[in-house]
Amino acid sequence: MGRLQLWLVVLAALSGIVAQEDLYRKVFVFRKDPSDAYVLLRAKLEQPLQNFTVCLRSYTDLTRPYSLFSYATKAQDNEILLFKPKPSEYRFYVGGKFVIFRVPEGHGDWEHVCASWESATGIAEFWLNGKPWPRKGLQRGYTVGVEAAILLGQEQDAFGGGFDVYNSFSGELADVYLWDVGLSPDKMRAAYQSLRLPPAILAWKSLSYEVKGDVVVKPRLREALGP
Ligand SMILES: *[C@@H]1O[C@H](CO)[C@@H](O)[C@H](O)[C@H]1NC(C)=O
Ligand SMILES: [Ca+2]
Repeated sequence: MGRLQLWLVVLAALSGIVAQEDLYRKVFVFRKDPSDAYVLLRAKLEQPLQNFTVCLRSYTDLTRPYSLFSYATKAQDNEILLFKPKPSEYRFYVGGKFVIFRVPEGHGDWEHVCASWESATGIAEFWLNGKPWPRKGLQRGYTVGVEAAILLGQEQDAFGGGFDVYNSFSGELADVYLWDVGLSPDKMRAAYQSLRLPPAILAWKSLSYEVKGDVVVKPRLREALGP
């Protein structure tokens, strides 16, 4: 390591900078069940959110409840939450309230979900494997706070904590994105197909994250869309 590189490493350590990484064709493997592990995500958020879209892909054989994406503020632990209480249901929370989307039980395959919300109308969209579900209404006029703890793998009941190991995720997670806009139907399908996507607050191809506990980054075993 050269002197300049060493200096940069020291500088990064001192300032707590978390490296950005392109996780293309990689996954987070959450190895334990139940688990206290999680991945902390760093987002570039400046303004409260009137609109957002969150997308991710998961692969698990869990049948108990688990959290997929947990965004908490100091005022509201379920500010944005994607939660799967059982194999036939997703819960989408905004500002502590939720709507339910009933889904067919998975067939042991990757599941891609996108959930979006628009304050002006309170419309919540839910897309599973590139297909939209009937839209629902949630928290019209609400604003999502920005000072947030954003976690994969655990469900927060307090800012950055308050975990229940029996709501933890175990399995593989990939393609995590958060946008401060509602994505168009074309972009929702593009997210499912892993095509080119608009710039995001959280993007899988330049993710700033910190692993806490037993989570490993590994190459994908196969393409999520392929055989
Ligand atoms: C949120 O979305 C609505 C509807 O698309 C739009 O009119 C509004 O300007 C957006 N708000 C922000 C802050 O982007
Ligand atoms: Ca909670």
